Amino acid sequence: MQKHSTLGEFIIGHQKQFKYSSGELSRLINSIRLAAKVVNHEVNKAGLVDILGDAGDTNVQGEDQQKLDVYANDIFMETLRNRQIVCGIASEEEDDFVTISGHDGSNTNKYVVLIDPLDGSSNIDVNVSVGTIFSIYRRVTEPGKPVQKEDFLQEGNKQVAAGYIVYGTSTMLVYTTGHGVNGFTLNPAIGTFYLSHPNMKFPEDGPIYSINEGNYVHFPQGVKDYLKYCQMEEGDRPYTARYIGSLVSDFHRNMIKGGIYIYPTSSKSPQGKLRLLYECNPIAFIAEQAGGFASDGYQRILDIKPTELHQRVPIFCGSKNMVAKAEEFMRKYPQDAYYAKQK
Ligand code: AHM
Ligand code: MG
Repeated sequence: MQKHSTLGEFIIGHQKQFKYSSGELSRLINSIRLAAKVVNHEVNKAGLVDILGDAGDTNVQGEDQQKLDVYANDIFMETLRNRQIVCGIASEEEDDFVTISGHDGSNTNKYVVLIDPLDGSSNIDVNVSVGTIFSIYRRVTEPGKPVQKEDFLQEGNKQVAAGYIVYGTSTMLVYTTGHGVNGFTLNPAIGTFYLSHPNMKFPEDGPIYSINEGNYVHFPQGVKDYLKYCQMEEGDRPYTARYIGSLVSDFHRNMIKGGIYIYPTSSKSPQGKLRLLYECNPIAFIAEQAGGFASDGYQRILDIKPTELHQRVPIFCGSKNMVAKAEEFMRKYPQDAYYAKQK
């Protein structure tokens, strides 16, 4: 595939990589591409029109929802629903998963989508990059019947595809179907994504650590020790600290430059903050496909068995050697003390 192919051409060109492919996954990724363009358009004009501010609703985690979150959620849900391309969707912005039925009441589509429609939304009203994160699985229950919770509660290692869109200085769509990671940049003048970052790879080591260090006093000892290690003058250290507070942007930068992103447990968030299904699993899949790694400090994120849709887990992800080093510090302390019981 030549460097300047469009995302549309790339999707068609790579369809044969999937055994027994019926083109369903390609159509699904195409729908996400379309919805991404619509959301991008709205995010970009956020400063121009009076659509900022809270929508007055709170999501299932009790956080304020901003208007663009609601909008992005509606666009992704609607696009996937109208095209009848999936049998179910779970969104960070919805309390429960949504079953998509065909016109005749049944649905023979085999894929479910899990999505965080607009991540990092607290950054919207200050003109800082936000993102969309998506994850695709094959359903485990019988096609033709309504989807069940177990179709969504699958280990991350079962993902068929995952990706994100970063609405940044340029808008990019980055995704994997388990055959490496490719990044596409939107040319806004003509509304086309072009392959700009073929076969993205995490450097094995990196100069960056990304964590909300304001929570330092609340961190477990293993995290505190690792942070001191990052700041120590030795070899290629101290590392540089970079934290946008938008997972997609922090991850994207670290994948290009080399680095580690950490959102650990803390006495304030005993299970961590980020959601396993909508944020950590897709990011972990992309990280591994790019030669990086993602861990909860003790085990591979992709091997965690989910128990609930909105489950949170701590995450350390990025350059392979950096994550391994962080795990080394974590393992000096018992895991039980790390995962405090959720109140
Ligand atoms: P959100 O899903 O409510 O937008 O929260 C997720 C975001 C991540 O993008 C970001 O990395 C993290 O929350 C920042 O949290 P904090 O402000 O606690 O550092
Ligand atoms: Mg989020």
